[in-house]
Amino acid sequence: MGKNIVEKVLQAHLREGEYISGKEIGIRIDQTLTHDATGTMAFLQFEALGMNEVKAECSVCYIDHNTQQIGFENNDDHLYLQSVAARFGVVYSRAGNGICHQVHLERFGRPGTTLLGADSHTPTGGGIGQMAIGAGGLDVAVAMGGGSFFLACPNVYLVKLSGKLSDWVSAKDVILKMLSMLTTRGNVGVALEYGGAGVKTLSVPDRATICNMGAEMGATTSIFPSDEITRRFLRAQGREKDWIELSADADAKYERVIELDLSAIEPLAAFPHSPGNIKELFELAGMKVDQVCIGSCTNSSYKDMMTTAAILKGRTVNPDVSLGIAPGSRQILQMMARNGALFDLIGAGGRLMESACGFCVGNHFSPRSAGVSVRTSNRNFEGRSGTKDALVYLTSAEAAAVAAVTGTLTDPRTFDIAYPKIEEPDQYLIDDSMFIFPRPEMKSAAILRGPNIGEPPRNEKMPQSLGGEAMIKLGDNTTTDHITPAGARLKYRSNVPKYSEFVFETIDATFSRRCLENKKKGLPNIIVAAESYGQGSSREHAAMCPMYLGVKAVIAKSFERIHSANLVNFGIVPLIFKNPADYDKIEKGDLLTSENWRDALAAGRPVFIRNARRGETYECTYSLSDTQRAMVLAGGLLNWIKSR
Ligand code: MIC
Ligand code: SF4
Repeated sequence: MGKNIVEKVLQAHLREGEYISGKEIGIRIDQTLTHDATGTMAFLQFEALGMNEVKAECSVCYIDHNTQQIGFENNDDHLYLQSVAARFGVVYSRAGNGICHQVHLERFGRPGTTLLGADSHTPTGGGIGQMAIGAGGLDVAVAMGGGSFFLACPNVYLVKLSGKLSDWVSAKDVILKMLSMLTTRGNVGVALEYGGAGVKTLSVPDRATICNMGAEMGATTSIFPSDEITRRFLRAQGREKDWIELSADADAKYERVIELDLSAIEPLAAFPHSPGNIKELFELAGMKVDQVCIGSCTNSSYKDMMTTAAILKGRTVNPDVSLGIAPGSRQILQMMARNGALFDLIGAGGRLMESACGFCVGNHFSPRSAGVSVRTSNRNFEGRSGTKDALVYLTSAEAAAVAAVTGTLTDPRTFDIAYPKIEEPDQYLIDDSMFIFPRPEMKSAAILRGPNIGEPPRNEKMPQSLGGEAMIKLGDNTTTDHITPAGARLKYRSNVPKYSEFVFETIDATFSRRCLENKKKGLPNIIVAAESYGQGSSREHAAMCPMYLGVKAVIAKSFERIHSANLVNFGIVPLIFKNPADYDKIEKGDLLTSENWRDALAAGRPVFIRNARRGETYECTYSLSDTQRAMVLAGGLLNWIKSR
């Protein structure tokens, strides 16, 4: 029987388990990616595991998330990472070199290989035919050391593209369309494979934009074939030797086939406060806009930037709008400086921002209170921009640039110029001088630990019985931005006790203090949530900080993949209500107990949770492999590995 692309790549990397959908498999990882927001903890844990050399074929650490350097913390983190990279054999991408996913696509991604990244948007690499998966930092640390990465063998959906995009409609609209169909939940364990005649109408950066936001659906990964277009992109990056052909067999089987006619897609937007809240742009045409931000790992390619420049050329940004532009990489920025596009952007009044995550992670450029911000990024969760009541709309670069000129949300097809058709360059500007490549003599370099560099927190073994308080009751779609906010708090990523003070701060600022009080008394803490707990970022801090606060279990109706794996890695049990209606019966403050729950977990039996207030018992299940059960009993992955 023929094979699909996902099967081909995963089977070529299979180390453990049987290739059966839904079953746990362990795969070999060729490349890894970390950055300054997830990397410090990943490397601290790499050290704690006693590893001293990277075994993956290529590991890169990017400085891109936290480049504000307000206070000493960020720079301490960067220097720690630069020194560990040198010591352990990791390529270091200096601040200013660009956003990890964009730069990785340009300089390192290879079709047919596996990439594990400590960032949820790692699947951007699928644009180049790479099997690119996001994970928590600890999983990436293990993979860097040569260990297997464990995942549920995915269910593969074919997205069969036909037709061709109309003018003013772009790859961002394709993925927004996909989000309108698949939504932000219910796709755990799914891999999206793109195929069909429409594929050849999309460039590698277009494909990368589409794969990037597959993360918002909760898919394990997204991948395109590697074809002549991929080859051309790699040639233009001076890397044609990295090209291989990769396509599905004609008789390949899929779990589901989704037909998508590119010619029928209209300009779309994700409305506040979810990337799954998709509507046609014309529905809000005329709405006043305060701010426009163009950039992020979704839409900061050469084409996005050149299209923006062409729209702005010879005009001035609307007086009521502030326009920020962050090219995705130094390569793109340099090319724009050379060809004059930068002149057009600055001439129009665009505010040039660093080639970094910046506004996307709420690090700066927060909108005014209750302001309307049109952004080309991928997440518009409430408060992520740094302004709790801001209304963030996600659109294509085309629509964002037009809004910057008109001052209102505008269907870009009504704009007064012909659609600027930007061709892929035959040759990108190649300048790798902002990478520090490892050299043997750097192996003895000292590791620099400024005062911001803490220790990875340790956990104790899972207690015999559970008897703890429901510390918070959350609704559907709790994101990791709710659990451990980024933005102004991002600088505490290397300091878990400090970062833990801010857990759930936008929902219940007393959570952290109350948890610590219980912990001091030896009482475990429990989180109760509804559907899709842990959407969004891969940040393992969303598990690590609750662990530090003494959380032993999260009981929810459903979990997202990366976060669920992170909970297990830190010894917190992700419990699922067998009967979802039991969720309604628990209130914040209820005492929840489970006698001998350790034995139940050890035996793989369901767990029964008793609610003292109501005198009721609720059956809970969990979807954990044998190894994962052993990990939670040991108090997490670090303890489990050490015990072996
Ligand atoms: C994000 O987009 O939310 C981030 C910031 O890139 C995160 C990583 C992090 O929280 O450090 C992600 O996507 O995984
Ligand atoms: Fe950076 Fe935003 Fe992309 Fe996350 S989503 S990697 S913060 S640009």
